Amino acid sequence: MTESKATVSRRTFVTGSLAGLAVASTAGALYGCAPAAEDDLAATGETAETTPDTIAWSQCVVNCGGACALQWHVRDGKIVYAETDNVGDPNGLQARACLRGRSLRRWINSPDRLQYPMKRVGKRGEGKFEQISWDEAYQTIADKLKSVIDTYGNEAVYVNYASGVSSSTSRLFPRLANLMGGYLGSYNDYSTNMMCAGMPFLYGDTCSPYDNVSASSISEAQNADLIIMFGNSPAETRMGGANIAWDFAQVREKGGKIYHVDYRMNETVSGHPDEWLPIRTGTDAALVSAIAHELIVNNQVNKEFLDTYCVGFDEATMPASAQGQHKSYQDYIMGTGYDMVEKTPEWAAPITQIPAARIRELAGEIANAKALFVAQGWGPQRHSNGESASRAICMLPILTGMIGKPGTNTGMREAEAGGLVGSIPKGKNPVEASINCYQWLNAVDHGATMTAAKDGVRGADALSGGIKFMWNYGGNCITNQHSDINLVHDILQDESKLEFLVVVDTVMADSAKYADILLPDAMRAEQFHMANNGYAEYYLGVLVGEKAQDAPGEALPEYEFMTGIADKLGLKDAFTEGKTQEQWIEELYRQSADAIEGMPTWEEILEQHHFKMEAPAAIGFADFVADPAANPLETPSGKIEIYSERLDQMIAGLELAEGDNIFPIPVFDPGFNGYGSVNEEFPLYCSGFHHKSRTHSSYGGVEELKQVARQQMWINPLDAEARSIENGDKCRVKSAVGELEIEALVTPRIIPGTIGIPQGSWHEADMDGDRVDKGACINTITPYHPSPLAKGNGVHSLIVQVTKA
Ligand SMILES: Nc1nc2c(c(=O)[nH]1)N[C@H]1C(S)=C(S)[C@@H](COP(=O)(O)OP(=O)(O)OC[C@H]3O[C@@H](n4cnc5c(=O)[nH]c(N)nc54)[C@H](O)[C@@H]3O)O[C@H]1N2
Ligand SMILES: Nc1nc2c(c(=O)[nH]1)N[C@H]1C(S)=C(S)[C@@H](COP(=O)(O)OP(=O)(O)OC[C@H]3O[C@@H](n4cnc5c(=O)[nH]c(N)nc54)[C@H](O)[C@@H]3O)O[C@H]1N2
Ligand code: SF4
Ligand SMILES: [Mo]
Repeated sequence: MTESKATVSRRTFVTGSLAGLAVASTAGALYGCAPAAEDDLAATGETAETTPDTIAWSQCVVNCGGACALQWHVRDGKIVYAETDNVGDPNGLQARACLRGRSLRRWINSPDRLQYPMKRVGKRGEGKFEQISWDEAYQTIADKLKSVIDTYGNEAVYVNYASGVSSSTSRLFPRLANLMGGYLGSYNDYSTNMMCAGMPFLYGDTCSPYDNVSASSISEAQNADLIIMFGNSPAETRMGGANIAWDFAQVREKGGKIYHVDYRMNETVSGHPDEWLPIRTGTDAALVSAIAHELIVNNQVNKEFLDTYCVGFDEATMPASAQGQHKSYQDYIMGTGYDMVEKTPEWAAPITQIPAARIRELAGEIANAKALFVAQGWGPQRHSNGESASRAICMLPILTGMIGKPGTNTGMREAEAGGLVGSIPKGKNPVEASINCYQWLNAVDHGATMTAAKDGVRGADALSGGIKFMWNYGGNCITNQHSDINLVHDILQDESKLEFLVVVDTVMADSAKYADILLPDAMRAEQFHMANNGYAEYYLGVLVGEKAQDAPGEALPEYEFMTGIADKLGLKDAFTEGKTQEQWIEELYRQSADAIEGMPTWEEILEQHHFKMEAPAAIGFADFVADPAANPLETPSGKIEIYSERLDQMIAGLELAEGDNIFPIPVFDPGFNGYGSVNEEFPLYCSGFHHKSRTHSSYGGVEELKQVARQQMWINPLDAEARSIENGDKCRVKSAVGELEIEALVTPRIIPGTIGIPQGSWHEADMDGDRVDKGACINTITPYHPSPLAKGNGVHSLIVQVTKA
């Protein structure tokens, strides 16, 4: 296992060096990604001396995005324990697994693995199934797919959003569907939905939360004297050894002062001595507006930057269509436009729960920063006003001109480096219509009434009908990860709406209980596989992994059963192009190795399995700032559009639900279930967050992880006391749409008035009885109210009551 000599790197590789390991263990231990430990040895009673000699490389491919490396130790054809990555520079280039990855064996070898194809025999959601043969499964699926297309057209076929498997050979249904005339498409994702909708109006069409053009690498924060993180917790959400948790640890040591703006003191804050600025959820835009007010009245905005690079800060740079109408950002802030309210710190204080004096102080620090690095996680945008909130946060670097220069960032989350290899091509989808990925339930329920103006249908003015056939591979977004599970349950009970649902999983996830046909998938460790690394901001990696053991029962790799279905449809040759999975992987790998300098040859990668190269660090919009005429943004004006004429025109054509608003500038708007919506019945705000115990619902079945990081509701002592709730008490949390049971964590690490529930816990309720969710899945209580612009999942705008159970 040697690192390719051709590896491009700014850093020195110190494979096996004691010095490197010592450095790594300090910060690694903090985030549970200690380097190169034989962590599972103790559990198996093995010692290093009796280590079995077969090692199979593999990866953790859930949507944490880390894609950490695993080396399975295999004895008698069975995985017995895991080592993780121990090759190369431990300083950020070892993809060391977190505790979840290190527990993967318990999932793979769990007796709860799905082992046989099954058909539903009970009601949808009941979880009653009967074993069938693969041949029957292939035939049933092929027949139903054909009949739905014949009866309703290709638009009635849908592929649900699902993020459970990242691999070059996964999620193959679209390839098959495209060979049959296509399927109803979907846009955006559950991660960044509101941001994806809003940000292009500000920063241009190519701006994405996953690029390295519109954002800076986190390493750039080392050159900043002030770093402000809005709802961004890499210590919880990018935990792997080659991920941002690691890189952020370097910032803490080398960079300037760090503020974390969050409704809870997240684990990234708790690891270092700088400041947590508690804020009410969904009100970041109010804080930003008040800071903007202070910068304006103290003459501290960077006028030169605003005049040169931006549109719409003040009247002088408003487009002709909006001149003289008091629609500029300055008009909004100073109370001369829009709601005519001056956005003073005194205005923002009761909204944000941050005292006015503290807001003034913070504005002063921002004005005096030599290099300001502002980054937002995706927590702030996962609210009903997320389209505006995410753009508003970017106003801090825009107003101060802290963009495109060393030590700065655009306000987006840190840059991502991208990937090295591609995946089996999906082909072209002949169907032009698409919906937001969060709108599938509406399209099942009343697709025929959905329009572009009202529901965000794209590629057509309206849908021709509803979804009748749905494919769900490696995802739990039917119930657990969607929202309003009780509503989903009721809609799916009516089999005249959704006629057929195929789910492919490895365990009986809550969504799987709704399948008409349920297929058992082989996991990565049970097949030859290849995948990129994920969220590592300046590390690019690819891993070609081996089969470590047989899949349980009759579980098959996806490529095999998809070929079986294609065969029944007479499309086998078109689907496979005569290639096996191994041959596809080789071809895809070779394509990249031929194009990217420094990648090992195919023969070399089969020996070394894992290849890593350092990606160049990025400064967001550096080219644009250096020469805006030569490198314009992809907005109509080529500039940063604080006021978007394009959005203003679009708003005019939309039909918004009552209470929903969109503005052409980044304002504070409370939104559905936002600030001010609490009442006697539901007096508390409630937000969710991504928890270290799981990756969404993945790993949710591993008992040991549940013990290590319990599913608890965070509640402030003030709110707990008022309800006689003590630490560890069992509580009920109720919203307008559902109720769950959860243990209380009474802690000053959360702001008063808001509770926090880790998302992803497994839903567990008697759906024919009281429906109280004993599994404490937050989506039992999140209402289904697509956000105004994205039509996305702003689900953490939520109001509840908490009582002792
Ligand atoms: N309230 C609330 N809801 C949320 C979020 C939130 O913050 N709050 N977050 C949202 C976000 S950002 C996302 S990305 C989504 C994620 O939602 P999902 O994409 O549904 O992700 P997971 O919950 O991890 O579900 C992955 C599924 O894939 C299965 N799986 C794992 N490995 C394999 C395999 O090898 N083969 C097959 N066939 N299946 C496999 C797992 O068992 C699991 O059922 O959730 C969203 N939902
Ligand atoms: N351990 C773990 N890691 C993961 C995942 C996981 O499930 N578990 N999921 C992965 C995926 S698919 C994704 S999309 C990412 C998700 O990454 P994020 O979306 O960034 O994660 P969240 O925890 O939802 O939100 C980040 C922070 O925002 C805070 N927050 C919530 N609302 C607000 C608000 O209104 N204002 C402010 N200022 N802060 C707020 C939360 O408390 C949290 O600390 O994580 C990835 N990594
Ligand atoms: S869950 Fe994420 S950080 Fe943990 S091992 Fe898997 S990819 Fe790595
Ligand atoms: Mo996500």
